[in-house]
Amino acid sequence: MFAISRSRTRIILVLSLAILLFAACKKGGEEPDNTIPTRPVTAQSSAYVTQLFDYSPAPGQFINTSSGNMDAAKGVLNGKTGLVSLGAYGGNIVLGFDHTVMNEPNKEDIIIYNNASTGYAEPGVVWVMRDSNGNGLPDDVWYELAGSATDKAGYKRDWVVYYSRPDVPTNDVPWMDGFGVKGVVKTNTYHKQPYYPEWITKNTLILEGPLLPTTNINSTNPTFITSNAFEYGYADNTPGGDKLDIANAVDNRGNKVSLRGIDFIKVQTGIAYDLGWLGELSTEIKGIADISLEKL
Ligand SMILES: [Ca+2]
Ligand SMILES: [Ca+2]
Ligand SMILES: [Ca+2]
Ligand SMILES: [Ca+2]
Repeated sequence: MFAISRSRTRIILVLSLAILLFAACKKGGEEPDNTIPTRPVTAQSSAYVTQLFDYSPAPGQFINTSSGNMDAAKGVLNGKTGLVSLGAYGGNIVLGFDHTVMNEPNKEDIIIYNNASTGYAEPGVVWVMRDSNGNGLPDDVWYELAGSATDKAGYKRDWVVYYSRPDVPTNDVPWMDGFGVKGVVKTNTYHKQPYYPEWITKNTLILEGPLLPTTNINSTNPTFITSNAFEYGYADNTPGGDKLDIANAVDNRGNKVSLRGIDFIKVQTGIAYDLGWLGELSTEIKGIADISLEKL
C-alpha cells in the first residue's frame, strides 16, 4: 500500500511538472488573444507614443547627460523632436500609445524617428506588445519585429550581457557576455561623466535580447569606422526615420505571429560594438508615431 501510494505520488509529481513545463513553454510562444477589443482611435488620439513605462539604458557616452536620463526618455513622448540614447548593447525604452495601432495589411504601421545618417546607423531591435489582459500595462508578451538581419550569420536570438560598475566611476565600463567573452564600453575625451547609469543602485546591470550582426560595420580605417544601415526592420537605421510593419512580429522561437494591432513598443540597442572616436554603438530615438494618424 505504502509503495503504491509512493509511486502514485511520484506519477502525480511528474505529471504536474510536465504540466508546469508545458505552461512555461506555452507562455513565450503563445498566440496573442486577438479577440480582446482594441482601443479605438478617437478625435483625441495622438499619433505619437504618450506613455513612458521604462527606460533602462546600458552604459554609454550619453548616459547621465541630458540625452541619457529620465527627462530625455520622457522627451520622446508626444512628438518627434526629443532625443534619447539607449546606451550600448541591450539598453532599452518601453513606450505606449493612447490607442491600439492596427496592423494595416501589406503596409508599414509605425515610424521611429532617429538621428541616423548615411554610414552611421546604430540599429536597434524593435519589440511590440498587445495589451492582452487589458490592464493598460506592458505586462503581456513581447514579440520581436523581425528585420533583414534576423537569422543571418552573427544574429543570436538570446544574448545576455553583464555590465559592471567601474571602481572609478569615470573609467571604461567592463562587460561580459553569457559565454564569458569580455569587453568594455570605452570612455572618450568628449564625454567625461560616468557612463554607468547613476540612478541604478546595483553594481551589475544585466541586459538581454537578440544580438544583431556586425556585418555592415567597416573598421578597415580605425579612425573612420562606418556602420551602414540594414535593409529594413530596425530603429536608428535609416536617415529620416524607420518604418516598421507589425506583420513582421515573431515569437521567442522566431515563428511568425499574427497581431491585429499593438499597444506598447520597446526599442533596444542591438549591436555590441565600439565605433572608435565615435564611441559605443548606441541606438537613439526622437519619437515614435502611428503612421495611419500622422499628418505630415
Ligand atoms: Ca502592417
Ligand atoms: Ca497588460
Ligand atoms: Ca548613438
Ligand atoms: Ca544614432
